[in-house]
Amino acid sequence: MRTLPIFSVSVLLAAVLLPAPRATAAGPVAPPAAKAAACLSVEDGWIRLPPAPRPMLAGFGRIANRCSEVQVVVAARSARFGEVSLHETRVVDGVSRMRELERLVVAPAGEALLQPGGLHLMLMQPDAALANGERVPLVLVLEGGHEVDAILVVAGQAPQRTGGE
Ligand SMILES: [Cu+2]
Repeated sequence: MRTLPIFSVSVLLAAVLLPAPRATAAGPVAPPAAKAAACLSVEDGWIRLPPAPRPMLAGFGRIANRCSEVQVVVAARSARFGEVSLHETRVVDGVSRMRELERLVVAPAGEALLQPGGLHLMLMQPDAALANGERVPLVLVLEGGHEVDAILVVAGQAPQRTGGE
């Protein structure tokens, strides 16, 4: 019992143990990806319904970060629109201007508020006129390549705030 199985057991152990530290040292594999994607969510997302069909619409809502690390949104897209970007409206010298944001940083355990007159999603080239109550899919792309799925509801005005703290 003492002599017979020892050789084969130690070979087996070596085979199991040796690659393990190397795999750990290799660093970012699957777990960080899943974690990052779950950090952000879009709450109360909505698209302002224009009085008449328009080539450019605005989307709003709260991008909430439930993780303890900063999350950075670098792009957005939607199957219903040809192009989606993040904009910020600011009044400069008494004139309201929009500029495109290349990065939207969402603080740990914080949120980015997208609302009329401020941050918003600029939704361009809709594939068809949108109807009140319609649910439009949105994808946020994070720094590092992870993506977050969200829904924007077409409405005449902002929805009642839900969930949160
Ligand atoms: Cu805009």
